Amino acid sequence: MAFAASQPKTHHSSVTAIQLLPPLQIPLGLIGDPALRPVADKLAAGRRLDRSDGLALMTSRDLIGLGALANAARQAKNGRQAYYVVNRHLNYSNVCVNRCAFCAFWRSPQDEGAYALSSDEAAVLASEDAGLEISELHIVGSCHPDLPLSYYLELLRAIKAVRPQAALKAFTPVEIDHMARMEGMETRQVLQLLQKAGLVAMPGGGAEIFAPKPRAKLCPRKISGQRWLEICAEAHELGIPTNATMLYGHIETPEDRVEHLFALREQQDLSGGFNAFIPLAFHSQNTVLNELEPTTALDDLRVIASSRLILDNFPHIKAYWVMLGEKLAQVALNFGADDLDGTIIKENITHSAGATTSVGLSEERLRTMIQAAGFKPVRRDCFYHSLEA
Ligand code: V47
Repeated sequence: MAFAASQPKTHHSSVTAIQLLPPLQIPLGLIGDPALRPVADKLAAGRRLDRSDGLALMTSRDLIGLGALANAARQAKNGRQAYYVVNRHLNYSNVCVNRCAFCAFWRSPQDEGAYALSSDEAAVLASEDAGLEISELHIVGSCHPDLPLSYYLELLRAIKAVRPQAALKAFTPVEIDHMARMEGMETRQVLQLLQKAGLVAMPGGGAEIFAPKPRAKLCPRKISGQRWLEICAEAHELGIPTNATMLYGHIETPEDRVEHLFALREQQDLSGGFNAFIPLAFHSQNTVLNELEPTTALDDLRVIASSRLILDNFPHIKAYWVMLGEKLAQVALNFGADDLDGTIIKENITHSAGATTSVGLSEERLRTMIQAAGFKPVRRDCFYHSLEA
């Protein structure tokens, strides 16, 4: 069940056809920044944006103009629907050989607080809140120096046994590459074995920022952006949809952000298996980059809006409430986002770096946030199928 890898540049697949943006109805009177006018004209004519358009968006301070453009694109893609998922995050280990500068979650094996869950312990966590109908388990951890591939296969099987209804969205391309290297295997083979053990989708983490210069400073031991994209393409070929992220608000430039988004757009043209893009606002506490200021609301909304417009072949843009805060995530629904992610239950990665949001949200709260913003809440499964009655 491949997406589109065997038919590059066709914009369709056997799973979901890739839709580009149709000509958009733009309220031109709302575009104040002259640099956004040519972008508005292109969108109104149904033409794809180029890198200079991307840079105009990514550097504009015309929040109303950005919102008007992104909202028109959001309307064309997803109407008034705003998605959420009843999910749970599960972090199987924090022991990591990559030791990225932006991350407050990793530990060395001998550090206090270092852990790796046994498959039984992971199954106990997954089976907590038995009354909650969890649709998706988001399972990520670290690049552990010792765990063999059999550990990850057993982890998936044990979790699947206690939560058979939940889709296992597990392991980033970074973890897949690490498992393959530990075993001396090809990543494609690792993906196939994980798929047999229950993996049906992959989260978008580990992309960070693709540009080699900041990447070398932030995460010198991590796989390159090119390799991250290649592993996504392999997953897509095997019928495993993935997400994509971009970590922003650290040492990257607006050009780096635009390059990152175009690399994702080009990969999606080829392999077609990305479901959602999730911009991740950098949190600096307990990291070596703790001198850096947090992102501003303008920048957060601008990244969401620019992503919606540049990633014309991505079905969904997530406003990840954990990082944006509940209030800004709600506002982001009017700036191109159509998904608030989910209940999560217990978020660890951003909270180790000083996130002040709650660690999880109730389904009722997510529905209220969506309704109060004037959108129609749609409970979804891992693949964006509606679970509404
Ligand atoms: O890969 C790490 C980022 C990612 C920090 O696919 C940080 O549905 C901010 O990928 N400040 C993990 N960000 C989170 C992630 C994700 C989250 C929600 C949904 C999905 C999805 C994916 O968080 C890491 C890294 O890029 N990260 N440290 C930090 N200090």
